[in-house]
Amino acid sequence: MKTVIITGITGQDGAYLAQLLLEKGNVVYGTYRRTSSVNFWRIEELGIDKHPNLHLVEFDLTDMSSAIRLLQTTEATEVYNLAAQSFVGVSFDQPVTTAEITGIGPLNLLEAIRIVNPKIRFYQASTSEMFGKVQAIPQIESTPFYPRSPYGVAKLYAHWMTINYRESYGIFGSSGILFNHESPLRGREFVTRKITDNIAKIKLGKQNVLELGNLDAKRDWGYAKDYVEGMWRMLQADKPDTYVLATNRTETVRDFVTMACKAADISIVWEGKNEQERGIDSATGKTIVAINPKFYRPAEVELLIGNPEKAKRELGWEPKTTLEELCRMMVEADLRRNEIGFSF
Ligand code: NDP
Ligand code: GDR
Repeated sequence: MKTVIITGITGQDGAYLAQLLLEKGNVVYGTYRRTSSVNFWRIEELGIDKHPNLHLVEFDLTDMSSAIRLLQTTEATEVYNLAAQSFVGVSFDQPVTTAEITGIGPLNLLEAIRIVNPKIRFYQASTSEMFGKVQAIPQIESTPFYPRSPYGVAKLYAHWMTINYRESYGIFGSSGILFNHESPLRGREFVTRKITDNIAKIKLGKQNVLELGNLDAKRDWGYAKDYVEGMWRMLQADKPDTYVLATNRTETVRDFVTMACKAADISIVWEGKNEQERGIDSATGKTIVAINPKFYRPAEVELLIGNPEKAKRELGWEPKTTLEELCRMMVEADLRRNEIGFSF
């Protein structure tokens, strides 16, 4: 039985990873932030919030002394660092906070590992956003980086710090360059969940229009539950390394809307161009999707598609869920939640 730490257990990946590691018989210390009203809806929805091997501990990634105490008191042997200011849009408005949490935060943990116990294994949640303005298609571990947001820049710093602590101090630090992964537990500020939640509301007559930004952005979307298994595999490997987890398929935001409508039994047709583009419900003739420029970003990542060949070869990891299955799962969950008037 191992003792492991997951930072950011209140987030999407933290919840799924906790579920997986508990199933594997680990003792899990999941960290959450002190706020006026802490929200554990995800681990509640997964039914693991009262698991006897799950311990919830307060922790802030920006406080190195609390990182040191966390490692000392738990005596954990693995740390999965999932905590971050993870919303790209917000990073343009709060670049300094994003740098402190998402960039320096992981360094606090790496330093704490160096001080408390350099044998602790460390997983860093890196991201395809580091590829930004892409330099090759598809992207792999050796593709040059070109981040396009304060979030991407901060993550790139943490990615290189993980490699630097691996090479300088022999710390088992692995970095997973994960492409977008979604689920019914995704935050509603991210585009897929915003779409499935709004389409569910439109289907139920609780809302008229879904407003979006750039419909042409292309993303490689996978299922979060598949991806947390890849994180675990990285820390069970013989040596630390960097791995891409992705599906090697890319679709536009517009395609995802069409897919979500199909799952909700709505037939959508697209009319107009650029800011005038509209999605029309062909049964009623009503506009159900419109563009609001406030959702455009100052710099956009137009196209992401990752090749996870290395993870398949070395870790035996592969995505198992298709985008259609994922989208349907999300729409069905949001229809259920909105029907009973409960939706986080
Ligand atoms: P979420 O935004 O759902 O979760 C982020 C977590 O970090 C939350 O638990 C949040 O707590 C916590 N957190 C934020 N700031 C701090 C802080 N200062 N101290 C401690 N905890 C903090 O992200 P995901 O679960 O989607 O992603 C997990 C990680 O993977 C993130 O690092 C993200 O950047 C990265 N990533 C995600 C991808 C994706 O597609 N989902 C792809 C690639 C990388 P609170 O609930 O209090 O806000
Ligand atoms: P992303 O995810 O920025 O890729 O970061 P997000 O879902 O926010 O955006 C994806 C694309 O959709 C476009 N878009 C909109 N996005 C949002 N949020 N809201 C809108 O209304 C909207 N309209 C169009 C965006 O411009 C973008 O191109 C996610 C996060 O989980 C990061 O933490 C993670 O590192 C990366 O995925 C991989």
